[in-house]
Amino acid sequence: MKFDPNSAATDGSNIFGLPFKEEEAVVVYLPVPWEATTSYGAGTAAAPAAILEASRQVDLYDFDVLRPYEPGLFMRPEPKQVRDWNRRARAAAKKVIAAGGTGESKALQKSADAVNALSEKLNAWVYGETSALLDRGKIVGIVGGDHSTPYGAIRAAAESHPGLGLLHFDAHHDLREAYEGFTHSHASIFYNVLKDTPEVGRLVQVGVRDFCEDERSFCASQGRRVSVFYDGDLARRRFSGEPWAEIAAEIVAQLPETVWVTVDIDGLDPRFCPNTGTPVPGGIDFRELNHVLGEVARSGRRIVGFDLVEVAPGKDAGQWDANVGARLLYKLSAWALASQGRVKLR
Ligand SMILES: [Mn+2]
Repeated sequence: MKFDPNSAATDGSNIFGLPFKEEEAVVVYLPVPWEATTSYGAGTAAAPAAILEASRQVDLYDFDVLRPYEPGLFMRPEPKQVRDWNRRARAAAKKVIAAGGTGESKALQKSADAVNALSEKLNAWVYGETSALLDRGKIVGIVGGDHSTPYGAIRAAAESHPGLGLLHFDAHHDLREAYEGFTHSHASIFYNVLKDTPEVGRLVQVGVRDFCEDERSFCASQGRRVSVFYDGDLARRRFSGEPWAEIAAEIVAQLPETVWVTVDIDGLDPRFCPNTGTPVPGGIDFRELNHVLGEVARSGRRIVGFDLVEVAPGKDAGQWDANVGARLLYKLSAWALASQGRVKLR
C-alpha cells in the first residue's frame, strides 16, 4: 500500500487519512453516536462522522510527538445498533426533558424507564468492546456522543487497571445523582462511575465552572478520591501571574500511575466549541489542555485510553467544532502513545 504522510488524504482512507486496518493499529477509536439525555443543545450524535471527516485535514506530523501515526490509528465504522438505540431513547427522553423531569407522572416515568433500559444496553456494549480491545493491547479512544458514552469504557479500563485515575476536563462536575429522571444522564456519569467502580482511584476535574451546590458538597465529601481545579481558581491564579506550567504540574501530581483522560469539549473556552450542548464562558485554552496532557506523558504516567465527548458539529459554523475535535483527538492519541513509549518525543 502506498502511503505518504506528507500528502493529502486519499478517498476511502480511514481517520486522519491513514491506511491502517484495526489489526495493525495500536489506537482504536470506538464511535458512539449517542445523545439520549442531552438536555439543552443537541447534535453530539453527529460528532463521530464529522470528526472523521475533519480529521482528514489534520497534518500528520506533530510538533510534540513527531510521528504519532506510525503505530497505527483506526476508527471503527459507526455501529448501527447504537444509532437505533439512540433514536429510540431520544424519542422517549424528549417528553421527559420537555416536562423538566418525570414529576408524579406515570407515563413520563415509563418513558424514563425506557431511556434507562437503553442506556444500560449501551453501557454494556461499550464495556464489552472496550474490555476486548484492552485485552488485545489496544489504546481505546471513545468518540461520543454525549458524556454518558464512556461510562462502560471507564469501568472496563478501571477493572484492567485497579487504582486508575481519571483526568477530566469539563465545565461541569457531571456528578448529579440522576438528572431529569435519567440514571445514566450525561450530567451523572462521574457520580455513577464513582459509585459503581471501586477500582477508580482518583477523579481529577479541571475547568469546572457551572455546577449545583449538591455537586460541590459531594466533591468535598469524597476526600482525596476527587480533586477539582475550578475554573475560577485557575483564572485567579493566572491573573496573579502564576505560570500555567506550575498549575499543570500540580494537576498531574494528583494522578496515579495509570490514567484515563476524559475530555468534555465544553471544558475548553467556548470559542473552541461554539455549538456544544451546554457552553459556559471561561474555560481553558487548547494549548493549555495540550500542555497538561504532555506533562502526564512526560511524568512517566501511562495513558491507557481516553474519550472525547460533547463535540457538536453545528449547522452554521462550518467545520470548526469538528476541526477542533479532530485535532484534540490526534493530540490525545499522540500523548497516549508517547506515555506508553510507542513513539518518540521531540
Ligand atoms: Mn461533561
